[in-house]
Amino acid sequence: MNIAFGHTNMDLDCLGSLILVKKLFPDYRLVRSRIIHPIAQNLYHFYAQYFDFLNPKDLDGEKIENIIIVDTCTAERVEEYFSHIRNSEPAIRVFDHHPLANCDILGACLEGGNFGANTSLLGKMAMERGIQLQSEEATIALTGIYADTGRMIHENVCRDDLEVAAWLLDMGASLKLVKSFLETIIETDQLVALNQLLLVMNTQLIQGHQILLSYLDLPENIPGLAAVVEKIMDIENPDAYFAIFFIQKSKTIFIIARSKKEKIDLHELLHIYGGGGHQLAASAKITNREGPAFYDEFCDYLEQTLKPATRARDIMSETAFSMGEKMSLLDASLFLEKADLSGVPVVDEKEQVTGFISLRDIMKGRKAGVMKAPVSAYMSKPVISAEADFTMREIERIFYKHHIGKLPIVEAGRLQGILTRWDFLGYKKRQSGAGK
Ligand SMILES: [Mn+2]
Repeated sequence: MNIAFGHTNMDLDCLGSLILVKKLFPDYRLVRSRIIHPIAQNLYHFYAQYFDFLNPKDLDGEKIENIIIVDTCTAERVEEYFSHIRNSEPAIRVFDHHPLANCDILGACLEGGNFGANTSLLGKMAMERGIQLQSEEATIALTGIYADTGRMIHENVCRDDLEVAAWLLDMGASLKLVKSFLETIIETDQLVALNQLLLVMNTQLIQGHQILLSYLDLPENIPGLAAVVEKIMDIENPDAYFAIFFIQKSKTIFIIARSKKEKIDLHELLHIYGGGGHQLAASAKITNREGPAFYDEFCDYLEQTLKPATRARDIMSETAFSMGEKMSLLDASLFLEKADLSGVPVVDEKEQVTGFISLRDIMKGRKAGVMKAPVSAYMSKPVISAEADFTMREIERIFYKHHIGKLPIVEAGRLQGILTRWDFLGYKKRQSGAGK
């Protein structure tokens, strides 16, 4: 017998991968995990017949020749299947998009690659072999790709994900169904928790970061809490969110955390509590602690541990040109031309920034035939500027609100540097995070 399975707690990418394994390797039977991730249950219930799954216990006493494992290369995550495989020495093939260097499945033949979703890895093979899919199979696969790539916007997305997605659309995948299967808030319990969290959460400015925190007592654990936390991230848009739940029944504390900044490395932050995950998404489980006392301690811990946020001074250019108010428009235009600049801040005798002069302002003077007029007569004022210790969030707001390309950075009114739109966009681009 030949079998294929994914990781325990099967998710949508796992199901997407398995439906394609069935097409690529028709003589393999699929085996389901005892646990299906809450987010994947809806799709699973609708399409169970397309998978025709065996249960792990069905493997008892069977002689297994070949195994295909998808979406994981970690032995611990497939243990529930192997505990039912006895008296067999199967050949194992792994198809996984996670870093294969960490693989601890002995003797496995590994196939991977840089794919946002594991479904894309198998989809590419199916595409290249000219395999035809039913529209239902295409919908299942496309849901897997959309789920693991954050609807194609995660940083792990690569060309192949998009190409395979295009092929799946050709095969009749329904985007309407994909969308409905991606809905993460499905249960009433989740919705109740969402509403409770919105009432108790609070925002704190810690080391210049906008941090959202919440503490909630729950009678018992609710499946799909991480989806609730992510929904709140979308609504509130903080730099990071730490949701702390105290489960009364098991006297357990859960921390679910999400971050948008590299500087707030959650894997590192939650390590001390025995938790982990990724840089931008992590969780921890803590036992034998009282909820409220832990919450206070955790807030202190963040105050002490978070690295300071990036400020305007960290990304501005310090060599900023400026000119005096009394300079003539003619001299100003020559100055800008020579320095190859489109505009500079203007300063008074006390070196206080009083305006901004651009080639466009000078053009107005030229049209009026007053090139001898002082810069102060044609400069833009009051000047739009920012303080050197403004956070990136404050800088972003200024660029959104005002149509300017260059922002003078001042300290007590004196020019410290210039921050351009490109400096800011460059900073945003560097805010990369781990995917998957
Ligand atoms: Mn995956």
